[in-house]
Amino acid sequence: MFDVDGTLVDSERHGHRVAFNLAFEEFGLPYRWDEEEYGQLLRTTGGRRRIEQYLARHGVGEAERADLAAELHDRKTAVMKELIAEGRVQARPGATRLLGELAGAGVALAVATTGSRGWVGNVLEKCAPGVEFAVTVAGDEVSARKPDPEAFSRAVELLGVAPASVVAVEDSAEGLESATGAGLRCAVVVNAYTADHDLGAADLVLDGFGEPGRPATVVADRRDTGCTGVLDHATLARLLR
Ligand code: XBP
Ligand code: MG
Repeated sequence: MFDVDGTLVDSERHGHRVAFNLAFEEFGLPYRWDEEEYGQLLRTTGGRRRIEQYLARHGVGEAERADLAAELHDRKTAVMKELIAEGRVQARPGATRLLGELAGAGVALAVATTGSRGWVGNVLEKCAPGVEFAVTVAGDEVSARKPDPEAFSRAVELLGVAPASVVAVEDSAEGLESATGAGLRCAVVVNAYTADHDLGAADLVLDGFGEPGRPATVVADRRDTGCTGVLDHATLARLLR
């Protein structure tokens, strides 16, 4: 069961962040999120909530805030779809290999994301062409976004399997908390924004998916999978032992 943003795709720094800034600009607002500040803002999951909390901190009154955040987020989602179509959002190295390997082995694949349905399908089509996800749960389809376990619990329920038979693949502490809260084992593939997150509860931590001949660094292997830096089907299966 895969997270999307930061896990399967490198979408935040050069994707969502750019789209948020273009929306601010189009609305004549002075806000611009630089790469560093965006790393902090990401700790609030969900783009609309991220905007709303930011507006609150910048003195926008409660009456105006919710509507403005919703309008900005709608525009941001449209811009994000354009960026995806232009190929500005790429799969992380090794992600497509792993998905192909799992699909080829007949493993049921699912997505549990805090991102919105409006763009999630577009990015999966582009970055994982031909890969079929049996279930996709998006952020606007749950009442509580990560770190709440709802997205993963819902995906497990829709898949009709026991939580103990599922491995989640995540990139962040919020995602890890959501997955473990739903009773799943969890492998975390960190990126530059999440490498300093507290991942003590993760079963396996790597700094990339790794490719044969170009392994990633194994940061923690708490289930003794023996992973040598390439996250593959066998390693994920060992996490369920
Ligand atoms: C992803 C998010 C999302 C994206 C932006 O978190 O929190 O809000 O940053 O997408 P995760 P939207 O990877 O833990 O699912 O603007 O569609 O929310
Ligand atoms: Mg993520």
